[in-house]
Amino acid sequence: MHEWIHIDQLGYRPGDRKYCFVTNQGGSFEVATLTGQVVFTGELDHATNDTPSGELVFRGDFSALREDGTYVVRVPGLGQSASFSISRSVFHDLHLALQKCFYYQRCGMDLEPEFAGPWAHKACHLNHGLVHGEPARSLPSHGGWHDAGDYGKYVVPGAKAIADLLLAYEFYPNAFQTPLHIPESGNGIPDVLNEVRYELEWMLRMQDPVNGGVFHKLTTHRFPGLAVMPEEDDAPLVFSPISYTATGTFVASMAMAARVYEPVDHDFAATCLAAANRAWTWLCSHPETQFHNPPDVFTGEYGDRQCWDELYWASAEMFRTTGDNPYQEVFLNLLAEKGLPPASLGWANVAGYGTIAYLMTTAEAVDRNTQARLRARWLSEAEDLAERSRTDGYQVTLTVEDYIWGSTMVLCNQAMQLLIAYRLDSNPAFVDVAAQSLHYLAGCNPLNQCYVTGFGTKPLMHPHHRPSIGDGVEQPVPGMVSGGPNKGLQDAIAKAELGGRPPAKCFLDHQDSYSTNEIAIYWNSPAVFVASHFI
Ligand code: G3I
Ligand code: 9MR
Ligand code: ZN
Repeated sequence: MHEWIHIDQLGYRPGDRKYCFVTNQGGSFEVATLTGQVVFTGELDHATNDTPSGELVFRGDFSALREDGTYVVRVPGLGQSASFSISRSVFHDLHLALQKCFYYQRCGMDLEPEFAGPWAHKACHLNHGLVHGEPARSLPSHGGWHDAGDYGKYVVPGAKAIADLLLAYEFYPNAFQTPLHIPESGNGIPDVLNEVRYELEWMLRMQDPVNGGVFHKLTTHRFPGLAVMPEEDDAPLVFSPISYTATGTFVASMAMAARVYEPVDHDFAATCLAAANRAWTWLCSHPETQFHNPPDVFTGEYGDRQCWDELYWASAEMFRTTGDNPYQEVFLNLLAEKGLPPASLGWANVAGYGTIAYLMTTAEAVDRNTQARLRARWLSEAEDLAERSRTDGYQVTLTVEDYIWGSTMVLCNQAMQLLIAYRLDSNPAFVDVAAQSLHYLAGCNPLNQCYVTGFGTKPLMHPHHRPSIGDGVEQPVPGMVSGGPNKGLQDAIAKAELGGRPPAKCFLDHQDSYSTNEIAIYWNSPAVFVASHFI
């Protein structure tokens, strides 16, 4: 495949917009079958000075080609692209693998060969955790998903992952019919709910039974070595102190769970709601304070200076789930005080989730005027994203500033924003732009890098993911989304090798590059949401 020709290495659905991108060269292009039959010819136009990659990028539009098949793009003088498919189900396997990733991240149970194949391993992290600052106290801490390439379990990013997956299920229930081949498969409950429940049950253990506040995280004091398998990581486990953001995002995700699990398991839903209520009481009687790592804990901090958005989200979910007015009062008061917040869906900036909850509520008492204002704000941000994509060489929504640690999450969050906007306003342009994000993830980007393990012609092979490094299996665990290009050069090998590169090319498929090539549950989760629209 020629590195100047960029396509989605999985492919395109027949009716969707289909672009290829060619760097440095315009003129004609053609699409051919693998046997060499030319089925489409066109011109490369729409030349764009693409700031993120620092290159001149031409665009070829072959949307008119709708026949199922396997093809390549050919450019005279250059050669051909990687092969790709046109098929209705082109993202089907990707969608399943992105979900199955969460099973592989499970902590505290054997991953059996029957479900995990060559990536099977023994149960890990079964010990009680020590409550930081209370030497005599330890509590059960097992279960949940490892956060990322490390084995920490953190409430705040866990809540984002839960939210994305439950929203995906709420928005696209029909996309979750296919079993994931996990231990619970076949129990009559969609596997995405089985999988999310594994995390929720761990989250319930993160609530301090004494006062309802929620411990920020459960980790060892330091990260273990890179080749340490989960079951070999036997350093003491520590509950870091209760935090405002962990408690707020806990309320929100438990309130969501109470709503989504009600039809499938009333008792579990009631447990979640009771836990949300206790955490809500803690939240309302404590000031907004920023979490900092205790001095002897060196794992991920997930600190956040601004915490009112966590209360905004929590109050909106509680209102949506219960319909009770006091929650709405908190929500409306926050809006009056702070103004309309951005539609952000990050682990730190969670206001977008609060807005979605308020927009989707069917409660009688809802304030229609506020809904209209929030809807207008959401749509205008979506318009801005769509507009921005038109000036990008690869037609994606990322600006130069967005190529930060976890840029693939930024991209997928923006695509989620657009797909939700489409629900609010049926503007097909929003879907076209969101699709471009999926194409980018699947290799249609300046590096031709597929940012998901196990997929594409140029698949990710060396993620910063301890089990994939320590297990002796050549292939990494499949279905994991890499953080992707990060212009911050925030690890040693990125600093050494990427200096001077344009933002969209600041990426290394190397196991040491945790700032460009780690994986994380909350980078997979928005990708699941986005893929759910396209299967
Ligand atoms: O938001 C600012 C932006 O305004 C600024 O222009 C830009 C310039 O560098 O930085 C942006 O902040 C970055 C922030 O992520 C954005 O979310 C910080 O530089 C960057 O250091 C920070 O990285 C976080 C990283 O931990 C280090 O703290 C990542 O978001 C976060 O996903 C990552 O999470 C880690 C956990 O700590 C441990 N487990 C693995 C996990 C994934 O790598
Ligand atoms: O492996 C760690 C990864 O999960 C984190 O995201 C990253 C940033 O906090 O840190 C990694 O651990 C590195 C540590 O910070 C510095 N020494 C090298 C460790 C990994 O090789
Ligand atoms: Zn574990």
